[in-house]
Amino acid sequence: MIKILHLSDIHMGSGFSHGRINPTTGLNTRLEDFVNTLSICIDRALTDAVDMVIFGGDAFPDATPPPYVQQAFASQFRRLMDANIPTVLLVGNHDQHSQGQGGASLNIYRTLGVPGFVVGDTLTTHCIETRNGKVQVITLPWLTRSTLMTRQETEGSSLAQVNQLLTERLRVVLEGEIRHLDPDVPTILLAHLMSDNATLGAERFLAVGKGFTLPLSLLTRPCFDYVALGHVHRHQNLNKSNNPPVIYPGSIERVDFSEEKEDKGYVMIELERGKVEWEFCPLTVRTFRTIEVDVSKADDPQGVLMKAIAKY
Ligand SMILES: [Mn+2]
Repeated sequence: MIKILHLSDIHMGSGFSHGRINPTTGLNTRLEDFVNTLSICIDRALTDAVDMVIFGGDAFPDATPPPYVQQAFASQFRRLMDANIPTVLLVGNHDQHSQGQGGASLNIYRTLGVPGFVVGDTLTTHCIETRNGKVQVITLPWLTRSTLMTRQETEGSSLAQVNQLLTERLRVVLEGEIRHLDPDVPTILLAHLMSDNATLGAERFLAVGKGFTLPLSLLTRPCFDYVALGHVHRHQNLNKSNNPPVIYPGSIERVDFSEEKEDKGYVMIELERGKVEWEFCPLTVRTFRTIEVDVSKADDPQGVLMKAIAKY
């Protein structure tokens, strides 16, 4: 049995407008929230001595986070390296640099050769040796039109036609990966994508790399024991039959008020070939509360607002 922690959509460094500067540390309180929540996930990986951690993409709000935010992120993941826990970091739309030569904020982990760390910025299969045996992880990072198609091929096509063409291309490439799998080794598809039957959250409004929708049928293949997704911030299992589970763990913190009512957390997995158990583990995160006040008839609207807020 291989034990895995699956988390996604960390978005560390976002939502500063919802916080304030902590006078003791000089840091935005929202950064402190995100670091604290991430540290709870890493704590769990360490106390449960998991065999592997998989991250579903979107580490930061964009591909060029400020150094102190990168450092806060790296200090948490460093703890996995120290504990010899293999870790797969998948590249999401917020991690890709769209200008010049491209690249992604997470690629630095590969460049530095961080032991046990794998960066998933291409569609390929990684065979990972864990304490409790081998596991195959197919990484499918966020796809853009230019990944699988040339401009000439898509010229004059509607967005729906381009989406269709991209899906067909991806199907072929994925099939190629599947053919090379060892059928006796447990297999995970780790993908950052929008599936056609997902219930959406704030990611709709985060305007980085508006992209494509992929059919669930592409993911629900018997060769996969678990499909680990990232991108959609609301936790859900897309596959009712659970064979295989197709799981968005959701974001680990609320990124804005549209996630006010969503539970946040990560997923613990126990895996062997042909058998999987998974459990959503909720995190206690910052409450977002909408307070409705009618100030249209108030003489002192500011006072009325302050009083209403004080109640909470
Ligand atoms: Mn995303």
